[in-house]
Amino acid sequence: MTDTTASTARAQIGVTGLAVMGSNIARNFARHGHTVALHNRSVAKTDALIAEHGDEGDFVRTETVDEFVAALQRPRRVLIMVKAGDATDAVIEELAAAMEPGDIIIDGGNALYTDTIRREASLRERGLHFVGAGISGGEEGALNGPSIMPGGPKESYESLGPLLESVAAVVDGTPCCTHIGPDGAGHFVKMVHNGIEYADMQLIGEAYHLFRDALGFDAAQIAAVFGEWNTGDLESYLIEITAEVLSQVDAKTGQPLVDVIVDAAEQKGTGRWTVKSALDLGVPVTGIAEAVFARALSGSRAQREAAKGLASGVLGDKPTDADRFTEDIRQALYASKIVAYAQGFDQIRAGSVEYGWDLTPGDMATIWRGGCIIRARFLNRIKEAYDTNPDLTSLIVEPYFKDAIETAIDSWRRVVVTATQLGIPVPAFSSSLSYYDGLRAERLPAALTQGQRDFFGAHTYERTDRPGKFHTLWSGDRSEVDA
Ligand code: NBP
Repeated sequence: MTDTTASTARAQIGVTGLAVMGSNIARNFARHGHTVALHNRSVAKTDALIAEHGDEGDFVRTETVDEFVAALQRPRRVLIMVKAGDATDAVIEELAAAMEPGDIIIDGGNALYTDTIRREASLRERGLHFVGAGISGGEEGALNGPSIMPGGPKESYESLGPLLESVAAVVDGTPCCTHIGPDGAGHFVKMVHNGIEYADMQLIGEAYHLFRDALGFDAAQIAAVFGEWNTGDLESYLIEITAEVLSQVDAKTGQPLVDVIVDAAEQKGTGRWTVKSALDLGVPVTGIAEAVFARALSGSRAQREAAKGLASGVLGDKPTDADRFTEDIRQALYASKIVAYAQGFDQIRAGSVEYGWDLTPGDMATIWRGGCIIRARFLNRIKEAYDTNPDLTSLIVEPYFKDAIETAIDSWRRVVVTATQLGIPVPAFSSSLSYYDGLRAERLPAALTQGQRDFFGAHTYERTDRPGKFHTLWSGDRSEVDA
C-alpha cells in the first residue's frame, strides 16, 4: 500500500537518494514489512519507484524534506543513499535542520571515514545521532540482503540494529550486520573491504593472464577452470562472476566479450583511500597497493602505447604440463589471497588502535561471509581463526592458513618464476610472495638501511646484543656512542 499524502508519522525508516542503491534498499525494507518513507532530490525517481514497485510493501511518498521527516516515527531514522562527498554534506545539512535531538541519520554511501568522523562530531553537538554505515553487495545485495557495517554511537544501534539486521544477508542464521564501532569505524571497515576486493580481483586477473598467455587457453576454457574452482576452497562470489564474465559471448562479433573489452581498468577511489590510509598507519598492504597501481598502469594509455614492443629479453619456455600449472596457479591464488586478507585485517587492527575504536576483527569475518562482494567460503576459516584467537597477530601464522600456505608455497614460487621468465606481469602474486618471505625471514636487509640512515642523518640504530639506541661517529673516529 502506498500513502501519497504522508499525513501521519508512521514510517519506521526513511530513504533519501533513490538511485540504484537507495531504491533497492528501500524495496528491501518494504519487503520485510517496514513502512518506508521515500525521498529523492528530483521527485521523478520517487514516482518511478512507486510506479514500478509500489505493490511490494508500504511506502510513503514525499516531495519535500519537511514532508519526509514528518512521515517518520520517533526516533526518526533516515538512510541517506546519495553520491558520496558534497552531496552527502548538503543532504545531511537539510535533514539536520528538520530533525530533532535523538533522531538518527545514517549515511549508507561510500563516504571517506575521516568525513564520517567529522560529520558524527558535528551532529553529536546538535544532539543528533550519526551512523556511517558501509553497505556492500551492489544493486543485487541492496535488494536481497547486503553486508552492512554501521558505525556511530552504540546506543543508536539499539533502535537501528534490528531494522538493519532484518534486511541484511544471513549466513548460518547470523545477520551480516553488526555494530562496528564509534564514528568512522563502519566506513573505515567498508573501505578496507573494498581494498581487499581490489586485491582479490587483481589476483584473479593475474591468474586469467597466465591461463591466457602461459597456457594459451581461450576464454571458455578459462571460464571452465574458474567454474571448477568455485566448488572448492576458492568458492566465492568473485570467482563465480569471473566464470560468468569469461563465458559471455559478444553478440556483435561472436567473440568472447572479455576479448572485446578495452583493457584499461577504472576505479572510483576506495582502493586508493585504503592504500593512503595504510601508508599513514604504516601497514604494508602490498597486495592492495599493487592492485590499485595495476589498475592505474592499465589506464596509462600514452605510456603503454609508447612502451609497446620494448625488449622482453630472452623468454623462458611455456609450461608443458597444463594440469600441473593450473594447480600451481590455484595454489598461488589461494596463498596470495590469504596474504591480502591478512594485510587487510592488519589494517583494521591498526586503524582501531589509531582511532581508539576497539574493533573486533572476527566480526568483520562474520559479516563479510554473505551479501558483500568479497563473500567467500574462505571467510568461514577467518571467522574460526578469530573465534579461536581474537588477538591473532597475523592470519598467516594461524594453523589452518599456515598449513595452506605451506601446501601452496612450491606452486606459488613456480608461478612467480614462470611468469617472470615469460614476461607476464604478476605484481600481486609476486608482491604477496615477497611479503610472506619478508615476514618469515630471520634477518632482513633493514639492518643495512638503519646503518645508512645513521651514516647520513645520525638517525641512530638499535643493537641485537644490548638495549638502547646507538650512533656511530661516521665522520669522526667511527666509534660508537649511546644516542
Ligand atoms: P549515485 O552515487 O549515482 O548518486 C545518485 C543519487 O544522489 C541520486 O539520488 C541523486 O539525486 C542524488 N544526489 C546527487 Br548526485 N547530488 C545530490 C545533492 N546535491 N542533493 C541531493 N541528492 C543528490 O547513486 P548509487 O549508485 O545508488 O550510490 C549511492 C551511494 O551508495 C553512493 O555513495 C555510492 O558510493 C554508494 N554505493 C554504491 C554501490 C553501487 O554498487 N552502486 C555499492 C555500495 C555503495 P537525483 O536523482 O536528484 O540526481
